[in-house]
Amino acid sequence: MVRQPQPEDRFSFGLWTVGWTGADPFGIASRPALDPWEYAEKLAEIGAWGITFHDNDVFAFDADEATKQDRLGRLKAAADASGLTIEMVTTNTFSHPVFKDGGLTSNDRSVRRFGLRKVLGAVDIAAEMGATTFVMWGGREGAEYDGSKDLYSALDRYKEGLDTVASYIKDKGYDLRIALEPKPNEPRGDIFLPTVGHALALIAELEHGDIVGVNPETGHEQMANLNYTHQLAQALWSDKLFHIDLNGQRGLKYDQDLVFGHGDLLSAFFTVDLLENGFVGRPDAPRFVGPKHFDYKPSRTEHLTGVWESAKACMSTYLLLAEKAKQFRADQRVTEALEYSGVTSLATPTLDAGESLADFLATDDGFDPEKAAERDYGFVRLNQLALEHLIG
Ligand code: GLT
Ligand code: MN
Ligand code: MN
Repeated sequence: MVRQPQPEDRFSFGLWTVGWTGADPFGIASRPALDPWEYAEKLAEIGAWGITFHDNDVFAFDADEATKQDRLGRLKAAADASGLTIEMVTTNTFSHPVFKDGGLTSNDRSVRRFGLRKVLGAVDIAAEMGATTFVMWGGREGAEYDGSKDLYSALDRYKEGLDTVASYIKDKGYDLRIALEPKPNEPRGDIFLPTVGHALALIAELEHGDIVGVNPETGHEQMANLNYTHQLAQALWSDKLFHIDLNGQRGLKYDQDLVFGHGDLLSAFFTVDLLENGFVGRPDAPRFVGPKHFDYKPSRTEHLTGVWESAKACMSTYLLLAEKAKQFRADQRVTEALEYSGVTSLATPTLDAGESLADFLATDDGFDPEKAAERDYGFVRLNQLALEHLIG
């Protein structure tokens, strides 16, 4: 039996996740909608620590100022009363048709100016709510047709937009960092910043990139046929893993947003192993310290009870995997297998400390490639040990 999730576990959920009513491109809602504060209260009840939301998860796109403040106030009061942290806030620059060609990279300059103002407004909301992360998912930043965008200028405008938002955060003195969320496609045919690697490359070109990192989502990286754990690892290596979106995806198809672990379970095991236990040979390496944030959709077939069951499933799957990963790391056979496989020796620099290139080139290590080629790495046994811990 898995233990109950506790606030110390720091599990958080987007209001749009449990709040998804099942409307998709082929059908109308299959569940009723609750008010944002009702979702928050229920999430606290089942053991979540935090919530996240888009501006328009709380108030309508065309809401007046009084309505906005009233609804935000009610949500904040409900969160405070139930001990929930609002850890992340984001902007919706994808639902309204004004954003059909993007927010920051629309071909229409007046839309870009409107989009930027909307993002800055949501930054103020994030700071007001006490959030420390501001996610930017540019779902509509992209194209269907290669001839429909000046791709060079699109990247310029993306950079301009991000630098403007980041400098605004700094000017205001907000304790907020931006996390870019990559996705390869859907809703656009091709979305800009399709993977973690692309986002990191753009961040490196920013003027205010010091407060910009990434928010990788399990399914989005898998939709690009990439290994989610590897993407998390590279983001950590770059000190840019600011936030995560955990969920499940089964292969190359539409964005499924399944419960965490309901996609590739073995991959989910190694994701949790990295998040909980860090890099095998590098206790000195950066660790992910943020909330375990779920961005999933309760399947359209489920009624409200199923919504809460699926939210609980995300948390209990994570806790089960954390337990298994701890046992995996503590197993003497695993320690030996890691040693045998050379996993731990990868931390040793290839050159000696202070070894000059001239010395290196002049040194004969007596290396015999034929002999080295005979080496067995034993990776299959190591993987089987992981699998046995996972299903054992
Ligand atoms: C949208 C998307 C998610 C993003 C959200 C943040 S909105 O539901 O599918 O992956 O994380 O904007
Ligand atoms: Mn998704
Ligand atoms: Mn997401």
